[in-house]
Amino acid sequence: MLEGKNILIAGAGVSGVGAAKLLGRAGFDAAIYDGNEQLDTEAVVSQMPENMHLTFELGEYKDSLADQYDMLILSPGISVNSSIARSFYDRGKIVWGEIELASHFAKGKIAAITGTNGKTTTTALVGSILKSWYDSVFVVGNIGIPFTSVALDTRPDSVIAAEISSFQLETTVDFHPAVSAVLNLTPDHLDRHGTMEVYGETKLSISKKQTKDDVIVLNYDDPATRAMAERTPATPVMFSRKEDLKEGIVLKGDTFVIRTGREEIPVCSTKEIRLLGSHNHENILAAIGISYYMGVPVENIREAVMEFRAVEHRIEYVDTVDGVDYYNDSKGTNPDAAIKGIQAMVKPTILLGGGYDKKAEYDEWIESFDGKVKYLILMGATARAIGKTAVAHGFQNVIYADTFEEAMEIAREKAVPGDAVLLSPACASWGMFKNYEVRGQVFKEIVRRFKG
Ligand code: UMA
Repeated sequence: MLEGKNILIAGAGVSGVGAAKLLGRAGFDAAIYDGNEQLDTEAVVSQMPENMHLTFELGEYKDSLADQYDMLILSPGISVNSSIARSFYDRGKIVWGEIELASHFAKGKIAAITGTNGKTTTTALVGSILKSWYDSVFVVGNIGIPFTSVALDTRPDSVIAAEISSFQLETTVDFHPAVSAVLNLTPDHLDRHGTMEVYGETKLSISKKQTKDDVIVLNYDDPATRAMAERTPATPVMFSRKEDLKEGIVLKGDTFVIRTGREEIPVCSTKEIRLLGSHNHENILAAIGISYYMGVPVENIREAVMEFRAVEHRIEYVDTVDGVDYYNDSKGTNPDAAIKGIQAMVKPTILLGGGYDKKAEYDEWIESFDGKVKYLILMGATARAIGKTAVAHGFQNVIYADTFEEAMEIAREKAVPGDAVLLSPACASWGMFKNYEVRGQVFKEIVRRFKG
């Protein structure tokens, strides 16, 4: 498929470098395009296998590059509607994402997980469950480990838990998971996908190459994902926190149970787990379904679910300083995720929000404050828009900060013993930080500094 092709990789971030490394290890040369003229090319080259010849195309993109190269490997941060992608599509040339490239080299069975929220937690949990039963397990994808970085290490008996974003799904072609999952669907990334319809169809495309022999795990409680059962080629398995479904994965009282249609199998109780919040019950229901249909025995699922703790940056307790609890929910990158952050708080809260503008609406987030939020400290491109929405909803205690450091200082000043400070911004970090992980790390560093 790739033999003799002149390959251009667009984007020299985690994905692009992962793709280049895979191609190098597999014996191919490639070129990398990146908009950043200052890119440290030596640092990139130093990560490649020695025999690989890697060249660079930097700066403003020129359409003529699509004449020079036969195929494009597109990083998820670059849209399929960008001039880069369009120049290749218009010439009828192949455009793959990094996930598609990896899946051409990978062996074994894939569990692929998408949805607006809960993907990372669910993928990490599925990874832990799979590890309790299988020998060769990989956890990859949007979670931060490119699939390409491990694809050549997989074996026919490997199992792979992959967190797949809507950006990555735009460029899958033959990607074929044995089990897929769409956890939920709420507005996010609409600046990129345009409409909820397009966003939803992009998510559902996770199952486009599946057949009736494969499974798609869907959230019955979310009308958008429930309706996907009608439009998928895979066999749907529903999970529900609210409905007592005859078949599927449900919460019966406080027990997670699997109902196969023939039997009912209890897994464990909500009292035996370490993950907080009802949204995590949904993640657990999904993870149980995914792992069960990936062939893991229920006893292993039970043990692994009971052992599992919250992932970093997701309502992560950091420390208590001067009687104030600090929580890092940097992964709250859209209003729906940030609502979960607020809901999990039990103390009066100083909330830090704002960031990159994804054209979201903040009304429901503000409404979810429910008297818990004492001050809302806002920063980034969305600060004023959120502030306006807050005031329109009768929430007056809005403070603007020019920098993240300043926001943290204000939070510290305003908090009294017994309060909580929560970073749950409802926005992506772009424009202020490289990604939400760096934002969360900086939050934790500052809390450590406060502690002295
Ligand atoms: N670049 C250009 N032109 C552009 C855009 C970017 O040249 O128009 C270049 C940048 O200069 C940079 C590189 O592309 O050098 C960055 O590529 P990228 O934005 O695709 O990011 P990666 O570092 O490759 O990380 C990506 C995912 N990033 C995005 O989808 C934006 C990471 O998800 C993922 O962990 C990683 O691949 C491994 O799969 C992050 C994310 O924020 C965590 N995801 C979104 C989310 O979770 O909501 C979807």
